[in-house]
Amino acid sequence: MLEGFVPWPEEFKQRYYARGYWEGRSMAAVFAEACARHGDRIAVVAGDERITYRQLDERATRLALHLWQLGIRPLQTVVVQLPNVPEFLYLYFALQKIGAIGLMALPPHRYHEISYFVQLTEATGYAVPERLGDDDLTALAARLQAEYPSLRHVLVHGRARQPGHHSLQELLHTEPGVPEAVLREVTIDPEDPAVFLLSGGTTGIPKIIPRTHNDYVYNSRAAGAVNDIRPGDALLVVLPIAHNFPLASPGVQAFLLAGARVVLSTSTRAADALPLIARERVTHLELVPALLVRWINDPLLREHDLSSVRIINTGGQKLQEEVKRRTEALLPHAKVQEVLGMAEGLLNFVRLDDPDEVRYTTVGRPVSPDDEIRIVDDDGADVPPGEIGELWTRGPYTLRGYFRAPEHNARAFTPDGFYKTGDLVRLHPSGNLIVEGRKKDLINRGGEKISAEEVENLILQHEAVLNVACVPMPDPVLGERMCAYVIPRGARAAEATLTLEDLTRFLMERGLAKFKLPERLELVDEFPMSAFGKVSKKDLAARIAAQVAAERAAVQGAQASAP
Ligand code: AMP
Ligand code: DBH
Repeated sequence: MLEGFVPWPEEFKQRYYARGYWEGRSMAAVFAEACARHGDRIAVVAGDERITYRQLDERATRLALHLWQLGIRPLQTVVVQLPNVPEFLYLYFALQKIGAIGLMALPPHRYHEISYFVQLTEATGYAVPERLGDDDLTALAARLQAEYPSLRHVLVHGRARQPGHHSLQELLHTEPGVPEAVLREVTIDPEDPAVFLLSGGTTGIPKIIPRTHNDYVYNSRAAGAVNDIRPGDALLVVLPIAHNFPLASPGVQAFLLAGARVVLSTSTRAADALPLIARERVTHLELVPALLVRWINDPLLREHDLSSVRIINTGGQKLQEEVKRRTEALLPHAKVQEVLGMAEGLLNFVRLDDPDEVRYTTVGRPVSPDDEIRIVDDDGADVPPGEIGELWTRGPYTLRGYFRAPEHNARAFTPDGFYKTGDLVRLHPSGNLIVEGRKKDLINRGGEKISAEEVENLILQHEAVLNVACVPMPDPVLGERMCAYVIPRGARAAEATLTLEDLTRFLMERGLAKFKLPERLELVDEFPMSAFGKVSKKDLAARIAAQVAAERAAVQGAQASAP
């Protein structure tokens, strides 16, 4: 077994097999079967390209043979950081065919994050596009190779310009030097990790979430079962494909298992996505609230025929009831189905036949009969039904521990294996959950989670900073943005010269993903303290919220009184 992976206890394994949640097959076997069954149907649409199930499987096989030839072996990690292109899927399935583990990095990650993933997993490979935004990722890859000898293989989407780097497209057009028979010799234990996902993180750098063959297939089957997926349906994949939601919840995996189509979009702009929905007769959308709000407020919405859309899943962040109602008024053929999901496992879906009132006001309930949930108070005792408490869960597709993180696991899990989600929820009389807030120290920026501690640790390295506390501030579009409260070193706040620009430059130099940059800096002489002498982030968050509200009111007042 892979060192640092926490398995389910034997009695739970037996139960999950006995009840049929776990199939005891590798992801490769499950998806090869789906590809054989749906052969000439279209599996993937990307731009003008239409890829059949057969082609998807053939290309993944060819790439798998190349990876094998390069020397990538079962249970080795390959960090995958690709946009929503077909090569992502060829590589995703190729890695599964050789039993290697793809670590699903997100497009904004840079040196700070990727170096940690490479180090922790002793990754042997890294797949990147030539460029992402303004950044040359092949240069980042070369730097990491110089620092981490384990990192032997760099796969480039595009041209490979550095010695030893391989172009994915070129590999896909080249006959591999090993026969297909080698893949039949690969032995894969379905209880081993198949994929590494990333948690939004509450402490330090994102934690690595192992998802096994057994649990990740079930994850998609169970989510797909409540998402009304029919063979002729099409899912728009517009969020980063490496994220658990579009990848597997139900995402690409469930749509491919159903013989349906996935339509890849590399752009989130309404001007790009809406015509694509109309052209491909897309039936399902998976969006974060900020994106849905942007689209329904775009004048282009009325210019395209979106009548094919039946289901709009949103998750990552709370979606306001008002937005759900307005969306359905604008798109009368569609139902909004909110998801409370997490890369760690547990998926709650509103059911499509829930009464409207329940659908509009809750985030749904677990998708598996064996998802166990508890709602507990600060002492870990169950709260009476209907009261607010922290959500704890365990089940057939929820992790039992982050990868190689024993100290963190001791805090994030109970001794009997419940994952402490950090979400504050309440049970609605329907049996569905309502999210009321959270206990964890993070900022939820439009569904992207920022660990306050991770950014604070970096800011503390700045010479002009004595102490720092990062807190969420309300934002009308993204829900929250991050504000950094800083106590300056060697100067009173009123005289200090540190600016947000200084701080931004400092953090960018350290290779921090851009979405984690603080967007406001407040200099103070001291922090409010809780009764126990802890910095009261609650008070700081309330202070910045009041300040933002006052500023907004002042702007609106000025506009109203303008002639
Ligand atoms: P992660 O652990 O990074 O995959 O992020 C999962 C977290 O996102 C959950 O624990 C919640 O805090 C948050 N989240 C996901 N969906 C929703 C939702 N529908 N409403 C509120 N918060 C959500
Ligand atoms: O926020 C998430 O991680 C999330 C949201 C919706 C998720 O993992 C999911 C659905 O599967």
